[in-house]
Amino acid sequence: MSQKNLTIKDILASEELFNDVAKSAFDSVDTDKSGEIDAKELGKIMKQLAAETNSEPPSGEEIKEVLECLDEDKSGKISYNEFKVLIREVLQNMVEEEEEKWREPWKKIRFEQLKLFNLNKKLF
Ligand SMILES: [Ca+2]
Repeated sequence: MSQKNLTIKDILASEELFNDVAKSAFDSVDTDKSGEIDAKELGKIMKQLAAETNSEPPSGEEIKEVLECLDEDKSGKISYNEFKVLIREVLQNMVEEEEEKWREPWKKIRFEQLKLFNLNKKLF
C-alpha cells in the first residue's frame, strides 16, 4: 500500500492504517524479533531519535523511565499493545506540530492586514 499521499491525520483516523504504521515501527525497534521491546532495544531507538532531532542523547535513567511508563503490566518489556500507545502519542504530537506551522503564516497575514488598516485610517 502506498502511503505517500496520506497525512498523519489519515493514519490516526484509520485503525487499519494506524496498525500498519505501528506494526512496522514495532518491528524496526524489536531487532531480535522476540515480540517484545526490552530496555536495550528501547535505548537504541531513543538514542537514534535524539540524534535525528539533534537533541541530547537520553540517559540510562530516562530510558528506564520511558520503559516503566509504557510497561503497563510491569513485565519489564514493552509489548506490541503497549507500544501502540506510544506511537499514537507520537503521531498526535506530529499533527499538533503540523498545525502549529500552519498557524504561524496566518498570524503574519493578520498582522500585515492590521498594519494596512491602520495606514488607511491615517490616509483618510
Ligand atoms: Ca525484543
